[in-house]
Amino acid sequence: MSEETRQGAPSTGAVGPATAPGPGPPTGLGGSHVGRRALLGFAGLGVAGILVGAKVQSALDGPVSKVDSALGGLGGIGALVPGSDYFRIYTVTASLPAIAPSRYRLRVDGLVERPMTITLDDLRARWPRTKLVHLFQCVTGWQVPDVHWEGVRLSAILDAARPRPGATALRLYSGDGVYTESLSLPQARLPDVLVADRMIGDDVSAAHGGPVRLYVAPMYGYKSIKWLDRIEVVDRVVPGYWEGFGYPVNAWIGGVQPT
Ligand SMILES: Nc1nc2c(c(=O)[nH]1)N[C@H]1C(S)=C(S)[C@@H](COP(=O)(O)O)O[C@H]1N2
Ligand SMILES: [Mo]
Repeated sequence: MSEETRQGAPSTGAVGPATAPGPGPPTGLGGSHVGRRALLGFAGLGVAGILVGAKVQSALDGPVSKVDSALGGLGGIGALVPGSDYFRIYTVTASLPAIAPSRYRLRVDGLVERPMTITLDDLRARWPRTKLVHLFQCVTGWQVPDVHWEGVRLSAILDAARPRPGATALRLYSGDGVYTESLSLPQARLPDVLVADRMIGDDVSAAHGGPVRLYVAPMYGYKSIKWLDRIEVVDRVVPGYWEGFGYPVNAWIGGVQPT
């Protein structure tokens, strides 16, 4: 078991209630229910699954103790942790969903003229593909610079589904059955919001939310819902998982929308 899971990310204090972990791995401190469940999940995954990303190789070779120092002594929301440029793998459930690429389906429904179901093959062959390079910033402070992403713009999918009059927002659902996220329609239509099936030069791994996750470049990592399997178009913003613990619904990195 890794230090990462045992210690977890500290709460961002002022923003979340003391008992709620920040949008990172549940803390497990004080034996919280969520923490214990996550612990079991990570136990099945093993250390190899916990540190994946820009610095994976070195992280896999050595002990994971550097995670502790990276996460120690955080300041407020979005405080930067220098030298912490590798991904942590987060989940709020007891296990990481294992979704076979051939069985993957993305449902688009709710207030749309044309509800649809998109397979992974569709996403790769029938939709305009977009690549972008952008930093990934978790609200707890760690960031990974220059992450390569590839997929289909969420705006393209929305244009095809045709939101009906009265539609103002999206509810996004994860194949883990628990995690949700929200975006207003204007946010969802930003050009750097991707339904991503590739990241860091490879197919999105199961640990990173594959086969398909969302990537919301201008916002904190908690908006980038993993194992994305449903987009519901709705008439009002319904706060997502972490937003229910007090984190901002409009999660612009640094608090302001980039222009
Ligand atoms: N389904 C799901 N999506 C999720 C999360 C999660 O726990 N479950 N954590 C979020 C947070 S807080 C961050 S920072 C990123 C982390 O992505 P990674 O696990 O690929 O590093 O995923 C986001 N999407
Ligand atoms: Mo996060």
